Amino acid sequence: MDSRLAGFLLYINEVGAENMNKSDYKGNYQLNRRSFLRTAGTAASLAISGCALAREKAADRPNIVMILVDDLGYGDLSSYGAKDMQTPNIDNLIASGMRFDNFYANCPVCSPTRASLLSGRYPDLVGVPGVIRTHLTNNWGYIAPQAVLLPKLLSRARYHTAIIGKWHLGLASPNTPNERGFDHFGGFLGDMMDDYYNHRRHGNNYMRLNEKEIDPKGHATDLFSQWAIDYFRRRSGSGQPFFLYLAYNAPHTPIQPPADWLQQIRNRQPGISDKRAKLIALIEHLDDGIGKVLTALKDSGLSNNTLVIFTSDNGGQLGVGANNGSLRAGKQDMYEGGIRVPMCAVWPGKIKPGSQSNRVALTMDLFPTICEAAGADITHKIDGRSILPTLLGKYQPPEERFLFWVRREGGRYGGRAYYAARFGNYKLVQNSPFEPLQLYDLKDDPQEQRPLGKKHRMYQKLFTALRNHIIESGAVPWQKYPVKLNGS
Ligand SMILES: [Ca+2]
Repeated sequence: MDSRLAGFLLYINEVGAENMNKSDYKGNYQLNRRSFLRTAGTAASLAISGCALAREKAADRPNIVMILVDDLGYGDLSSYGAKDMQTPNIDNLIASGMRFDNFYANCPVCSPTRASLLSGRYPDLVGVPGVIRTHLTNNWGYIAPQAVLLPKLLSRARYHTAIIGKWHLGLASPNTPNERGFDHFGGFLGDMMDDYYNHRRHGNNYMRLNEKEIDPKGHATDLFSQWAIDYFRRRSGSGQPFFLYLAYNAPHTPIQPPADWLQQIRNRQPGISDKRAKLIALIEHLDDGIGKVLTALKDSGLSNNTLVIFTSDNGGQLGVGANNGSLRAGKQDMYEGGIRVPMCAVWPGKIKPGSQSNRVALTMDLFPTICEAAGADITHKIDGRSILPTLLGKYQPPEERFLFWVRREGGRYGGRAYYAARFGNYKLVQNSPFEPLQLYDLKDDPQEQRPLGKKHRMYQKLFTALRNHIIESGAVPWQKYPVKLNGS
């Protein structure tokens, strides 16, 4: 059998009886079982001819570098208002493309946002409502085997795909980066490192080069920057476009900058608190690493045909001195400080330098945006909507859609989930499963201080939409079956 046909049949198996059909009026892909068998044969032949087309066009397509940083707050770049910080490299990147001021992470914590980026779906619709961790007694996600992840789609469009840095979507087979579609993986599988230099988590070494355990020396930020630079060198001249997902773990805890970077901050800002100095040093060191990566991209001659996207997976953690600007609260919270993050997209000759957008968009929207830029077809149901027209300076009407955020967690949350929902400027929000939902109008009350009450016309609308989303997510397990807890 033709290997491309075999691949396509495997794909059909992956998506089950989900559609192969065109989008609905909102650009969303709809489930359509009846027409599935009828169209599958035609689609298979189209897919094969599509592959040939993709190969021909591959050389014209942009490389894509998706930089995701970890726990960077909305106010923790100098370009987003930080007065005590210098982040010239990220600031220059932002200035050379389009900056977003209403961009949201899909979740106020790590794994779910990463699941949304790579699936284009709400995290609880791919089995990741909360953080994936080492111990089953504190694990709140298992990425669905049937979820089609971004590298698989880009591979079909003849891209080489790589992830460098933090994976956080599974610690073992079959949910490793290579098994889920990446051609190359250099980084760590876990939720965080307990130490930026020995890279261990709960004593485990999750550092990998593809499937192989490795034990490199050095600060994680320096390692990931260098590995990205090495990757560009390997890919330049290949003639094949690439997708690099560069996922730094900085500035996530432990707040552990290199000693010389910390000393530099203390010298520059005498009297600064130790807590804030450490976080600034960790972020400025990250900024320096990103600068080196972008310089290497330029030196390799690839930057003119590369789309670079930068964002954070959730808001800043206030307990370690993060700054979320004027937004209320921080990481773990459904208030704006937990989910609104910096974002920019840069593509020389395509995206206007120094441009800005107030469009409301989420991490999951980057999935179709990247696919559209890459010419990769999406033939299954997703929740994200491409923002490529906005990036290219074309008119794109605002999306009329309900938005949802979920986080399931242990500890004081008791294994329960808590939620936010938004339509237009109205947001229904709770920060714990034990709190009532409150309605806010973000236009009049951006700091979420004055709840509007249950009688407001939008309360029931959002409450019902959220209930329906919870029903839909109930079809997706978030633990591996069967669950085997110790002693059971
Ligand atoms: Ca995070």
